[in-house]
Amino acid sequence: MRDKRKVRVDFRKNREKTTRLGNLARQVGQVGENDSPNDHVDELAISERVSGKGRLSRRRTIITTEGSNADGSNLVRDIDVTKCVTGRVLSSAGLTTIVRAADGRRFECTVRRVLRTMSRDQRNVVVPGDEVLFQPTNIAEGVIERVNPRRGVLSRGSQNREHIIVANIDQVGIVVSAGEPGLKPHLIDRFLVSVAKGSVAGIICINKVDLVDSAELQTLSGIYGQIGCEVVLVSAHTGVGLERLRAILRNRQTVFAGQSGVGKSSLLNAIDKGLVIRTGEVSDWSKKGKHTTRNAVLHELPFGGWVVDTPGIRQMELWDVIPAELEAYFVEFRPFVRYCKFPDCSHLHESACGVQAAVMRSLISSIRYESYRRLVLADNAEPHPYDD
Ligand SMILES: Nc1nc2c(ncn2[C@@H]2O[C@H](COP(=O)(O)OP(=O)(O)OP(=O)(O)O)[C@@H](O)[C@H]2O)c(=O)[nH]1
Ligand SMILES: [Mg+2]
Ligand SMILES: [Zn+2]
Repeated sequence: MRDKRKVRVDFRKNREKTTRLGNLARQVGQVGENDSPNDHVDELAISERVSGKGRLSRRRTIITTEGSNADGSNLVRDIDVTKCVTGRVLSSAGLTTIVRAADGRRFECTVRRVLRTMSRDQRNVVVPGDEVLFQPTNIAEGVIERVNPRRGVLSRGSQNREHIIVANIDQVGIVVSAGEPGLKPHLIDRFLVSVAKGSVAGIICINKVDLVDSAELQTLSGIYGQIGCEVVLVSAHTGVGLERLRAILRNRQTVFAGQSGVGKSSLLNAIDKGLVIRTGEVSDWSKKGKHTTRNAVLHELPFGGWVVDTPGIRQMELWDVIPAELEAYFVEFRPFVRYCKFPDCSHLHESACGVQAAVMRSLISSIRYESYRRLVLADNAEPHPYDD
C-alpha cells in the first residue's frame, strides 16, 4: 500500500475568484448553436499576457501520494498510471478535448470530473499544449486523469481573472501585417513587454509584405533588430520568408498571437501544405479581421515542433505590469537610465532625464519611446484605443 500524506500546494491566482456562470457558457471559441459569431467578439477585446509560471497566491491542503508532484504549478492527482497513456492536448472546447497520443493516434477525451471540480476556472482545466495522462475507453475515446505541470503559458486577462490559452510554449510568434490591417508598432511593443515578462522568446513576424514596398519596413525591422528581437518578413501569399520562418519554428513550441486578420492561420497553411485551416477575408471598409479562428488549436509541424493558432485579439492590455516595472522591459533604455537625475524618474516629464535626452538624439527610437509613454500612462486609465 502506498503512503498517503497531506501536502500543501499552491493554487493559481485565478482559483480565488469565483467562477461566473455566465462566463462559462461564453468561453472564447465556444460558439453556441444560437449565437452569432459577433456575440463573442467582445470577449476578445481583453488583455493577453505571457507568463513563465502561473502566479501563485494561496495554498490549500490536498491528499497525494508520496513522491507525486505537488510543486504547486499544477495539481497532480494520485492515479493508476499503468492504465494511462501520455498525450498532448490539441484543442479543448466545451466538454471535448482532443488529445494526440505519442504514437500519433487521436482521442476525443472528457476530463475526469474531479479535475474540473478542483479548478475554479473551467477554461483553464485543460488547454492546448498541455501534457496529459488519459485512460483510453475505446479506440478513439478516453478520460483525462492528470494534467502535468505547465511551463510557459500564454494567458489573457478577462475581468482580472487569468484565462490560460496555451501551455508549454517556448516562443511567441507576434504576427502583424504590413497592410490590411496596417502595422501598429505599439501593439508589437505591448506584446514584447508581455513576452519579456513571461521569459519566453518573442519573434516578430511581419506578414503580407506583398502589399507594401519592402523599403517601408526597413526602419521598423531595424528598430526591433537593434533591441535584439528577431524579425521575419513574410508573405503567406507569395511565400517570401517562409523558409526562414520554418527554420525558426522547427522543433520549437510556438504560439501565434496577434490581431484578427493579420494572417496567422494563412501563415500556418502556407508553412505546412498539409494543413487546411479556415481563414477569413478582412472587412472591406475597416480592414479589420472578422475573428475567423474561434478556438486555440495546436498544429504539429511535419518538420518537428508545433504551433498553436489562436483567435485574434483586439486589445492588448497589460493588466499585470506596473508602470515602474515597464522600464525594465524596454531594454534599450537601460544604458541611459543612469543619467536620470531622479532615481525614480518616470522618463515622462522630469528634467535631466537620460532616457528623454537619448530619444532627442535618436539613440532611442521615438516609436519605442512613444509606446513606453502610452503604456505607462494607460496603466491607470481605460485601455488605450489606439491599437485598433
Ligand atoms: N495580401 C496578403 N493577404 C494575406 C496574406 N496572408 C493572409 N492574407 C489574407 O488575410 C486575410 C486574413 O487571414 P487569416 O489567416 O484568416 O487571419 P488570422 O490572423 O488567422 O485572423 P483571425 O483568425 O480572425 O484571428 C485573408 O483574407 C487572407 O487571405 C498575405 O501574405 N498577403
Ligand atoms: Mg485565424
Ligand atoms: Zn528619466
